[in-house]
Formats: sequence, structure tokens, C-alpha cells
Amino acid sequence: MVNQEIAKIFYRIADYLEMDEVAFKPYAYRKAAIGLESTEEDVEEIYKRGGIEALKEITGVGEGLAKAIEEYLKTGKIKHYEQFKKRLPLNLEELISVEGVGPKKVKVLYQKLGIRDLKTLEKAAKAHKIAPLFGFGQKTEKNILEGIAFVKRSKGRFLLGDILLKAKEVLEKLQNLREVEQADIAGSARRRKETIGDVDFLAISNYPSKVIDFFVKLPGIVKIWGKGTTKASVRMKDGFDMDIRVVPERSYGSALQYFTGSKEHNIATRRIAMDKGLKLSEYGLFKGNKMIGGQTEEEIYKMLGLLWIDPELRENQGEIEAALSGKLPKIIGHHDIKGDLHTHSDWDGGDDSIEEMAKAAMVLGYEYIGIADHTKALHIEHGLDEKQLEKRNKEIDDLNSKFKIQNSKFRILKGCEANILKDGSIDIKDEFLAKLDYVIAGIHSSMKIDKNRMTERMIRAMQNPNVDIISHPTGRILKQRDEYQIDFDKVLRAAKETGTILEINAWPERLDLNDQNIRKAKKVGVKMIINTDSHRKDQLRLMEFGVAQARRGWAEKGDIANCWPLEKMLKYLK
Ligand code: DGT
Ligand code: CA
Ligand code: CA
Repeated sequence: MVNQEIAKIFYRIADYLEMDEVAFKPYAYRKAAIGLESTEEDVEEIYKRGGIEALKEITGVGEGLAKAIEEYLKTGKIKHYEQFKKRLPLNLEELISVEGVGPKKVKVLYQKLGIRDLKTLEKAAKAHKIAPLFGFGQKTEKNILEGIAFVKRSKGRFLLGDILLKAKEVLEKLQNLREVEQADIAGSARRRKETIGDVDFLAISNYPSKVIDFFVKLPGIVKIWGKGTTKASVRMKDGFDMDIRVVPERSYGSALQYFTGSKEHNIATRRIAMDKGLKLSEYGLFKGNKMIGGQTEEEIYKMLGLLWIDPELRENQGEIEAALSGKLPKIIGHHDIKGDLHTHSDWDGGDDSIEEMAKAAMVLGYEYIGIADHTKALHIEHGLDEKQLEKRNKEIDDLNSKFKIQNSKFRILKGCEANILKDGSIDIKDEFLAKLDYVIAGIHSSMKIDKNRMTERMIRAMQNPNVDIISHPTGRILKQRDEYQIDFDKVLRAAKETGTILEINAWPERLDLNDQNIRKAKKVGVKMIINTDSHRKDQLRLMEFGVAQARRGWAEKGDIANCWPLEKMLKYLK
């Protein structure tokens, strides 16, 4: 939106003026920037409607700045700003993002050392060129280095698994605030994307500035990027940013729809509105100047002729077309999960006993849990050999009889997570595998072999009549390592032919299969299962992330084996 673009330029001009030690003017530019940001109407519209005079109605905008806005609308530039950039060609935004570095320091650094961006700043700090500068010193230099490390660390994206719980805590605080009528998480976190750029919150309130004041004082905030009367943006000590918008009730649905995104989904919904002669924005759905909807997401989708779309599907990957023709999938829900087949017990070095794991599963309302301890080829994980597995099975039998006596229908299933060796064979004898309720097989070694060999290896493992499930099938670790070199289409075909189930591993660093691969598997009719890979009972709760990923992959109950009744699942296993 043009309002935001101009606001951004005003902020930068304010910084430049501060570098030049101009009095008062920086304050005026910042105030106008805030005014622009919190103006609902497009400045273009305002200008069309009433020219300079109308622009002056924006908070903080006087004659001079109204002319600057006009200049931008007419030429796409503001000369004053262009001159500054020419005189001081540096990445101001990047530099001042470093804690302790403000416009005045930036100017000294530029003039004395030619520093113009993060890279040159880091180089100078490491070469100890900053400390001797007047007004800096060793401590500042050290702080700058720490600040740079922080900026770099937080430049990337964050794991949903690291963020969601913290976001939910903030949400709860907002919801408990007297001035807040409703609040939600929006953005990629609401879509449950596997990684998050920043967390977006939305709230309804008649006292927006009270909510904003509360928000910027939340514990854990280390920097306030911006604060207006209806929005704010902050940096948390864990390195991620949070945005909030406060909107009136009548616009809540349209704002939630807009800020949930994705951007691509929004572009598509806006186009549908345009085709109907309507205009959809974060402020509402409009016919001419008349607002015809906006309070709820449901009414907006309905007025566009669409079914309401689950946030996890909003990536413009066909969900719009499906919603138009009434063919949206009925994706699985978090309560559809009946058990977890990939868990480890204290037999293979996990933290909790089988009984403790089982009890935790009961608390979650599961009907069963499968214990899939590692097997012998995986020495570092205390993999079990046939004999140890035999003993462990006895413990499971005893526990199951105990449950029966207690009249509980809960069951512990006997499994293992065996290793797929380099040639595709399994590290446990077939006769023994056949005695278990189910077998998971996974690759835990020789991950760098070439694509053909890797694909053959995986296919051979699936052809084993005892291998029911392949764990974390592509081997990726988010932010650490890529998938194996593997022909996934061939793997899918073999999975289909052999009736092998592919795992959706819920571990937040894995989420493997990913959303795209889940959709592919669904399309060819390969069944999947969502497992947590828990090594401790409290990790059973990571199921949430696996389910979210499955939802993003359009998975329905029929696609996911642990959404079926136990008997049906057991029958499906080889
Ligand atoms: P992230 O934060 O990178 O993980 O991804 P999002 O989707 O949370 O993106 P973010 O935080 O930049 O913006 C939140 C939502 O606001 C985004 O999903 C859609 C909407 N939005 C932001 N910028 C634009 C834009 O330029 N055009 C449109 N149509 N929507 C936008
Ligand atoms: Ca975001
Ligand atoms: Ca954002």
C-alpha cells in the first residue's frame, strides 16, 4: 500500500535528518509516518478526493509534508530523500537494525571508516577499527559485534515448533486483557507453515492504544521497531519479531483474512472480488463506497462465492478453485488421531518407561501407542538386538494384560524402528520382524549415496514383506540438511505397489514428509501415518505439528492410518 511506502520513506528521512543533527524535523517526519500508517483510506484516494487540503487531514501531515506526499504520488519519488541517499549511500535500515547503532553513529562510521552496510560494519568491528573512534570505545565495539550476530541469527526463518507455543502465550495475554474483545494469531503461524518469518497478531478493541501500550511492554521484548496507535512491531529476545494490529469489530474478518495470507492467496481472493465488481481489502469488502461485509471471514468468503477455507490451505495451490466448485477436501482434525506408532522407550535410551509412555498416551485420549525402539545397527541410540527386543515384548505383553484386567481397551503395540542398511536390507532378522505387530524402517546411516542407489535402497526396504512404515522418508532436517538424493516419484510408486505406509514425522525439525510430498502421496493413493518420534512422554504433544503439516498437505482421514479405527489399521499393515 502506498501509505506504508511513503511512511517508510518518512522514517528514513527522519533518520537522515538526525544524522545531520537537524532539530525537531525528524520528529515531524516520524509523526507523519505514524499518521500515514494508521490511516485506513489510501492516500491516493484521499488526494484524488481533495488534493493537498485533504492530505493535511492526516495526523501529523502539514503543508510541507502534504506536498512531499503529492510529489511521491505524481513521480514515485521524493527528491529530498533521493538527495540524502546520494550524499550518504548506505543501507540505513540494515545498520540501525543493530542494537546500539543509531543514525548519528551510522554517520560517524560512514565518514571515518566508509561503513555502509552490515558486512562492512562487521569487518571493521572485527578488525577493532571502531573502538578508537571518538564516542565509541571497546564496549561499544563489542556490543556492535553482538548486535550483528543477533541480526544475522534472526535474519533467517524460525521453526514453527520454536515459535508457536510462545505465540500462544502472547495470544492468551492479549485475550485476557479487558480492552480486547477478540484476538487471534494470523500470518504464516496461523497457516502453520513449517517456518515462520514473524508472528502476526490481530485484535478487536475500542481502545487500540491501550492494547498497543500493553503489547510493547510484554516481557521478552528487546526492541520496538515501531509503535503507532493501532499497530506495533517488536523484536523478542529469542530473535523473532511480532506484529500486532488492532482493528474495529466491523473490519475484523477482512483484516484476519488479509493478515492470514498467504500473499498469493490474497491476490487471488482480491481478483475474485474484482471480477464481481467488488473491492476486498484489509478494511472490508466494498461495493463502490459501501461496505458490504468484513466482520467475519466466513461472510467474506461466502460473498465471494467461496466456501470458507482452512488457513493451512491458503497458499493459492488450488484451494480457491476447489472452494469455488465446492470441492474442498475435508482435511483431518487434531482430534482425529487415535494413536502414535513411532515412540521410543527407556529400552533404547529414551527417558521414560513403556508404562509411562502408555499412560501419557491415555491422557491424550489415544486408543493405543506403538513402541518402536531403535534396533541394533544404531549403536549410538542403544539399538536393541533380537534378544533384547524379545524381553521388551514380554514387558509389553504384561502391561497389556494388566490393562485388560483393569477393563481398559487401551493397547500397546509391539514395534521397532529398524535400520535400512546401505544395500536396502534390514538389520533385524525377518523371522523376528514377523513376530512384531508392526515394523518401521528408516535410514540412519550412509545418507550421502547417489540418487539411484538411494532410491533402490529405499525400494528394496519397502519390498520386505515385514516393513510396514518408512520413517522420515526424505531425511531432511530443517535449517540443517537437505533431503537425501532420492527419486520420490519412484518411491511413491513402490510404496503403492507394496502397500507400505509413509510416515509424516511430526518432529518440528523434520516434518517429513513435507506438505508437497503429502499431496503427492495422497494423489497416488499412498497411505500415510503421523508419528511423533518421541523419546520422552511430553514429546507426544508434538503430534500437533505433524497434524498441521498433514492438513497443509490436504490429507483427509482416509489418507492417514492413525485416523482409522485400530482394527482397520492393523488389517492394513502387511
Ligand atoms: P512470514 O512472516 O514470512 O512467515 O509470512 P507471512 O505470511 O506471515 O507474511 P507477513 O508477516 O509478511 O504478512 C502477513 C500477511 O499479510 C501475509 O500472509 C499476507 C498479508 N500481506 C503482507 N504483505 C502483503 C502484500 O504485499 N500483498 C498482499 N496481498 N498481502 C500481503
Ligand atoms: Ca508473519
Ligand atoms: Ca508480519
